[in-house]
Amino acid sequence: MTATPPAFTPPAEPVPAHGVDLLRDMLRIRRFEETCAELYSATKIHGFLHLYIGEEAVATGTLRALGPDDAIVATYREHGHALLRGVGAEALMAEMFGRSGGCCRGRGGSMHVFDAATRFYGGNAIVAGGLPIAVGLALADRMLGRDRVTACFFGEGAMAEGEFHESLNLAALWKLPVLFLCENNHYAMGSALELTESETNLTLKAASYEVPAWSVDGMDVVAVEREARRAVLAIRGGGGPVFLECQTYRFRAHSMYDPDLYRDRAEVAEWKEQHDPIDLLAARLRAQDMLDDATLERIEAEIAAELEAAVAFAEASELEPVEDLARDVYAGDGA
Ligand SMILES: Cc1ncc(C[n+]2csc(CCOP(=O)(O)OP(=O)(O)O)c2C)c(N)n1
Repeated sequence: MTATPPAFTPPAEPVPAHGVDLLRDMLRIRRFEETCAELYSATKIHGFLHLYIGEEAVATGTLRALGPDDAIVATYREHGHALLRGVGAEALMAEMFGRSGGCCRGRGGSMHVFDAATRFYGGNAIVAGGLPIAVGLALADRMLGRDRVTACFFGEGAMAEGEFHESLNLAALWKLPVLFLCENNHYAMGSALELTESETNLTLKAASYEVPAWSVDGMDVVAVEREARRAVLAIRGGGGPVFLECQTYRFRAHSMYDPDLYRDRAEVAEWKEQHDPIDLLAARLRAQDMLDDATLERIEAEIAAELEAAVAFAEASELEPVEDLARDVYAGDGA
């Protein structure tokens, strides 16, 4: 099985004025995760770790289209989404370490990042588990008369789960303000899309629920932002949910445990060399005289300093004391 890069036309549109900010956002995700991979190998981070490297344009472009009151639901590959949403690098890194300074006091770890203050509702380890949560959040917003959108990220593997179908059906029936964002990286763990889905046209599946659905090149952050804005506009206009498929690729294995034996090396190399979202945007910015070496070096230095501080914070943060372990587990006095 192979995952051929999307046959979208090469970007002709100019990069918008905030193009360098988009580059910075993607670099923050990538450097954060590269640091996490090193710390995992150094056994500072434990448990599972699923990296988003290669897919940065999806979170970066879509989050730009959302406002601070909108909600976000993501998967276990969610560190970048949390970072850009405003969960601080220190609280996020401490969470990765399982320390009490983490945004969930270290109880969630890599797969369960959660931050109510930024309306970031996970970090969900169950494939497709976030979709019904997103529908519920959107229903609550509707019932409370709040003009908000819930953006729900999930992999294409989630579309073979019952929860996908239940969620699309109800969201469409009740015209709920949900942006369903499929991060199609072509593989669900070691299973290529063609091996798990009878219908590989994902937008068709969503459209069968009367949900407007279309695809975008998920390696082109400018296009992702443009299409996400279009989708959010339609949702805010009261049209009900939208399904946006972002065709992307993960450059790393499924998780740190995965030997990645199911993908052709040449395929991985082609995506990395020709479709890296960061390289692609940097080249376009340079061609438009919006980026030079000094600017890039300054951005990299700022991110390196941010990460150094985040790691120092996580290292210094304590484990939750044993006597607090039952806290928040049971309600009431147990009588
Ligand atoms: C309900 C459920 N079944 C199986 C798993 C094991 N599992 C973890 S990740 C994964 C693949 C999911 O692929 P996809 O949804 O495409 O997301 P990706 O990892 O590619 O981002 C599976 C099967 C799980 N976590 N939850």
